[in-house]
Amino acid sequence: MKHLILPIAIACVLSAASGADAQRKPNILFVFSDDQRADTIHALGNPHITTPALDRLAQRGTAFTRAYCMGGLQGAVCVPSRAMLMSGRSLFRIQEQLREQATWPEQFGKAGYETFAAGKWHNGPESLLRSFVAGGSLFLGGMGDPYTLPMQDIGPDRKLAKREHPADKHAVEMIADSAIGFLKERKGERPFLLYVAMEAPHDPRIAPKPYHDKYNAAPPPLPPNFLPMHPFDNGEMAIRDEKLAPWPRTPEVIRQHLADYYAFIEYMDAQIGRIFDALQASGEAGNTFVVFASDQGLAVGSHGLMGKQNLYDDGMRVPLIFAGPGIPQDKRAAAFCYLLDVFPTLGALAGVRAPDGSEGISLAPVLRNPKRAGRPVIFNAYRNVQRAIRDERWKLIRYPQVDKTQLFDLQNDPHEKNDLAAKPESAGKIKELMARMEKAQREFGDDCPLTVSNPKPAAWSPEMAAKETAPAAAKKPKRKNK
Ligand SMILES: [Ca+2]
Repeated sequence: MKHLILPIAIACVLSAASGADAQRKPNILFVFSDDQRADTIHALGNPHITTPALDRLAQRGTAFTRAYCMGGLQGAVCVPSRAMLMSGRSLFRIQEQLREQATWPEQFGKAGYETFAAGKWHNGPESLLRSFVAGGSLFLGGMGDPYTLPMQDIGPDRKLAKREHPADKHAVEMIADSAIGFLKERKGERPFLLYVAMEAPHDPRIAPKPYHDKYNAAPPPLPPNFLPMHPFDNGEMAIRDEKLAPWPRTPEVIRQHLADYYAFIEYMDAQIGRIFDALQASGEAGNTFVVFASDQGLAVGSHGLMGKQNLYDDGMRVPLIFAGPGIPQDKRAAAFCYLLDVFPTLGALAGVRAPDGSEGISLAPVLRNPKRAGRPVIFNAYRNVQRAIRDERWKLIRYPQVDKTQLFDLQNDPHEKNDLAAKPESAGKIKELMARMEKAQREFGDDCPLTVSNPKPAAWSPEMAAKETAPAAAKKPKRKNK
């Protein structure tokens, strides 16, 4: 019976996008995590982590396996990533605070949606207050101990007011409580857009003690592309994130980082599960699109790196799952896409018009047929030190400041372990991808030169870094397990 009905449901809902309001507009629940690698969801292929809520979502939805953050022009990649998500603009066309740039949630508000936000907002108070007309409870940027993070509420006067942070209450639980409170208390017939930005698994990775006990007892294996040191200077070797572990990275230290990371993800997943349950209890689940994504990935030992200031897939690829009325269940889509395509997709599904300047594409055709292609290539950028381009099979990363190029055959080497750039037979492919990269630069308005007149030596050592940044030793976050 179910199988007979499903295709009709797909036809109805996925084509309702442009149609008139014959039926009530769909709700949207968007859960966004912070610094979560794409390979940290059990149902999507990681047997070492427990993520029942995200597994449930993947089973009743379509997961994009090649979704990316476009990059960042500063070390705190979280900021531009969120600005791209909210505006639908690409990296070189965003204002990081979105002061004069309209957001997608604003458009949903104008289209009659109740828009509510809970969690991390990294793009300044002005765009926040414009974007969420039904209020919210936020943590405005930065990082810190989740038991003391300063939370603020959007008051009825449309101003931010300090929110009491009870001792022993984890910020992630507060964020979930706020989202659940919205789902329970909302009244009326207007559709809602509920945006929940988890302050996890960003460091400091502090979850309640039982989660740490579990992974400390059996730490996850090293990533397949673990290295003690990155093989050359990528232009951002000693930034804060990279100092979270000493050089050379050791297997023991990295496995401890991964244990903490996985513990924090499992705890976050439990809180997300509470939100999903509240959605179910609200009676609105059948008319709600649920999206899960993260703002970028994280190295955590891959390639000898720790942070997200790199363009390997570990740094830029993100989890992205859509579920809801008409979306194929338990499907994987390999379509290339960016986070900035997520809201244009939701706009298409809900019949909400794009804000000025939104460049993202709608992935609704892929949600109708997960075999469809998305963007032709993926282009990534980090400051003026790294550029990357990938197609179906190949990925080229260019480091102009040290005149270095890497070429990976992702079909045979998905973890980017074997750099083929020096092989004579790679010359043609490199030339082709460099031309493709220049084309992408023109398309997105990136004027970073791919070669410089006086490249620096590519060799790097922690001793050299110590000389460069002598006083700036990163403070280790205080460990507080509860
Ligand atoms: Ca982040």
